[in-house]
Amino acid sequence: MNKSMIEFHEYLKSCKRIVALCGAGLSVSSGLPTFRGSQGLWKNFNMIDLATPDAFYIDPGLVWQFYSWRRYQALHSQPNNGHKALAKLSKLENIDFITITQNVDGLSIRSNHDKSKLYEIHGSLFELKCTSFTCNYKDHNNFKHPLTNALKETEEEFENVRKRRFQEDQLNSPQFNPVKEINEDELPRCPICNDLLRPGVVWFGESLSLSILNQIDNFIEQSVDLILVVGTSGTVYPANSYVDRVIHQGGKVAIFNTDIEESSLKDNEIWGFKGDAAELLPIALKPLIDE
Ligand code: BJW
Ligand code: ZN
Repeated sequence: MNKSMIEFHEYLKSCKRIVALCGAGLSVSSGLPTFRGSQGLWKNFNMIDLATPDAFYIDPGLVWQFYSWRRYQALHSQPNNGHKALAKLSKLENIDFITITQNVDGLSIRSNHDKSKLYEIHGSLFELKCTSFTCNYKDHNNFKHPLTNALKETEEEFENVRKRRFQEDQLNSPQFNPVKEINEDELPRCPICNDLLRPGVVWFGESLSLSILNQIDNFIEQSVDLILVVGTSGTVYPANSYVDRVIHQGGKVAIFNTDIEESSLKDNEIWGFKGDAAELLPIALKPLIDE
């Protein structure tokens, strides 16, 4: 075990209040892609460009096909040892702990994480909500696939993309079906007002749930000893602001990422563990979760 892991273990054993901030990298070893970088492509589209209200407004059929594919992928993936290590931490009675996840894949819940300590700040692929301003309809834990007949076959792309990821040289010649043009009346509709339903996720420019943010604020206000920053590029606000808040209060940071810039580790208060979060987290958290 390297010196910094030994030092980290020593500090970890003294921690009473811990936060985990997670991103797409946590689910990579479960087979799910990240948003940025070479993985962040769906068909010819940049995934980030599809995660906006404008994209949905302009072409809801396109965006629904993307989310139908994401739902299928998530449903056919399993939580990995990184999710499971955090879930174990959430069950400890002597540590105050919360996980703030930007992931919408539901894998943390499925790893048996204590639900009262898990904040899915960007929503869930398995929640649907009505687009009408005057209708509050929401459908939680909807795991149906496909949601409508028109959204059939999005699953075929799943295997294609998975194969492509192992054959990097084929990245420039992907073999997939083009997106279908889908009429709005063939997309998921609200059972109350018949308006269009949308995925219950938070897109760029949209507000996060204030109730969730308040609960996180309440936790962070009482000083936090350690924040685990797991598989996130830290490019998206407000998720990225939690790291500075913890540092500002005197807490320490441990980054688990396959790609860590050396310059971000100059600070003594930051540990950087380079590699797959699914492999690193069980090792890093061992002193607490294996006792
Ligand atoms: C591994 C690994 C392995 C790989 N192991 N690691 C200027 C203009 C306009 C807006 C703004 C602006 N400046 C700031 C804003 C606000 C904006 C924002 O932050 N924009 C920036 C991009 C500049 N934010 C918002 O709009 C947010 N809303 C908001 O601020 O409202 C105001 C408000 C705030 C608070 C209260 C009230 C009001 C909303 C942001 C919503 C983001 N939504 C998405 C889509 C969600 C639905 C979906 O999943 O489809 O969230 S975008 C996308 O980015 C998704 C992710 O959760 C999020 C973060 O990405 P993440 O998880 O970090 O993934 P990647 O791909 O970026 O990184 C993966 C990492 O893993 C990499 O580092 C790899 O190295 C690593 N990795 N394999 C460990 N095996
Ligand atoms: Zn409705």
